[in-house]
Amino acid sequence: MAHMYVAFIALLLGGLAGLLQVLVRSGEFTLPTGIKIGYYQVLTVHGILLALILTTFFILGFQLAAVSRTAGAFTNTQRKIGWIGFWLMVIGTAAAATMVLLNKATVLYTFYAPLQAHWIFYLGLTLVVVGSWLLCIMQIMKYREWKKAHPGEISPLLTFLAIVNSILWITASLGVAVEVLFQLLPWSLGLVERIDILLSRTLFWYFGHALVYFWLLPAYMAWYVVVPKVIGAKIFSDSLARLSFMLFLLFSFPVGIHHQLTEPGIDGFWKFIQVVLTFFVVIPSLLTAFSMFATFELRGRELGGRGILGWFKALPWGDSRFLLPFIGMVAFIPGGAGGIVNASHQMNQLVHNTIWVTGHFHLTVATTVVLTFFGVAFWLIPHLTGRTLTPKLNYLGNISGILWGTGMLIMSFTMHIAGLLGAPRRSEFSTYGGAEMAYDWVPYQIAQAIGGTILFITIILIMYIVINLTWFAPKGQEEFPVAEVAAGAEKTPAILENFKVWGIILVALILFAYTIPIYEIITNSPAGSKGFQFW
Ligand code: HAS
Repeated sequence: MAHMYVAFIALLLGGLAGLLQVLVRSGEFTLPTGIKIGYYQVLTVHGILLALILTTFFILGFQLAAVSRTAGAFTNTQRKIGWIGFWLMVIGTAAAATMVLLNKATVLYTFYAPLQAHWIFYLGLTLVVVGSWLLCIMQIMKYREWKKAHPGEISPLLTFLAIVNSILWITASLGVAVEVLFQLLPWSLGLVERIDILLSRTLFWYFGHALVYFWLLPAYMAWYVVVPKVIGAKIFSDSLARLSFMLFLLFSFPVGIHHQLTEPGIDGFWKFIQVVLTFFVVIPSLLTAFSMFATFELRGRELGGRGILGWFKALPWGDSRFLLPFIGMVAFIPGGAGGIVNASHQMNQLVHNTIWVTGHFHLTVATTVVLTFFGVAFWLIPHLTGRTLTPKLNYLGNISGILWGTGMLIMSFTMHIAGLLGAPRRSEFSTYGGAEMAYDWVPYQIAQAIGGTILFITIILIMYIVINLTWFAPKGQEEFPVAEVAAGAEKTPAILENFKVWGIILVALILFAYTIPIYEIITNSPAGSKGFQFW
């Protein structure tokens, strides 16, 4: 619950910043000058609170609950480690947020150099990362304990999936840790005058693309294990779920350069290699889509649905624990297709740095992932507080899912179209209006403002539901749904749980994809030509 409190406060404040942004971009509204908050500052608040704080706190809270539910309660030592991690994250968040609010860290959520923040901001982020490691270590300790107590057995699926995501997170955040500790912190403290920008961006994106899968995988956990139970089905295949998570672990890393396809200084050959590897990371999502369709069709037919689409109608549409993740899945069809466009080197030239990309991630993280998280919160919060999801709250939950889907559809559809016509990303309206304007963006911006306003209203509704589920709903027992594997499913091969084998392949793939590009960046930089050094 401690994680949920922080996550939902971040949702409210981050959502408010989002509302201000779409209003400013519509050209109809200017931020009150008295508050002295600029557009980029609001954008930074929005990105950090929603993309970094809401996600990390929600995910770690959900994973702790999932591991404890399926592998047994945490020991006292494990809980202590967890609390230290949690408080480090809270202190780090408060430090970083203070600097952003003081306008000393208006560096957007990617905090790229050459934008520079106050050193306290970087230190705050470091604390968030170190705290999150402790929370991951706590889960890994529980997993190892379970394995010792059950020699030769395959671990509970939900615990295994959470562990894979924890390992993914630790491996990913090593990249950003190196960037912050060896480049950004010394630079912001004035210890070094200059740093290698390309190197910092490459380290960031080694982390950044894996980060998007750190957000996605908890949603997939809910899809594979929770949603089947909610609709009364069984897990289609335990092996397929484990395989898809292992593929994510391997292919989340050697792909970061697909965010840097337009950057000079990285050889075209390595861009090509990472584009090809990006197409490999699409495969586990296609496996997941297949598995979900299979689960839904089998269950729909069990419920009496006939014909090509009869099974579809038979699904429990009135249950918000199912409806919200389902809307998230539907959004992931265009969201994922947009990702494939982004990754295709030539098409990337058209969409890169346009508002198309903003449309892409509002479908993926802000719809697919976040709607699934809301669907999870609707049973997880009452499960933790000893209350129940009443029919009224469930009904409001469904309304919130439909409103969120509608707001995002309007907003991200127009973002995609405007992006294709060349509207830049991350620009204040006034900076690209006026005489040089190639198109009249106003209708697109107004549509985005309408979508954004619907989203903010939905956030208020979600907060109402969450507050009720936390303090006011009737006392009772809400189930933590965990489905069983279908009786006819194949036995899970032990190799899928052999972390040593997958670990070696993972390290080999990372070294293959990054050693030469990073060596070349360092040796070809002005500082690098004088000697091998970080700055
Ligand atoms: Fe992305 C940029 C490529 C997935 C998030 N992405 C971003 C940014 C973010 C982000 C935040 O290659 C901006 C970063 C920044 O600030 O600059 N992305 C991809 C690819 C995928 C992908 C290939 N992205 C995600 C996910 C995200 C996310 C997931 C968050 C959670 N992305 C890129 C690239 C860029 C990029 C480039 C850089 C662009 C640039 O130039 O700057 C793939 O993983 C997508 C694969 C997904 C699928 C869809 C499978 C569908 C499923 C649903 C099934 C539905 C069912 C429902 C069962 C192939 C699983 C039944 C339905 C019925 C109707 C019955």
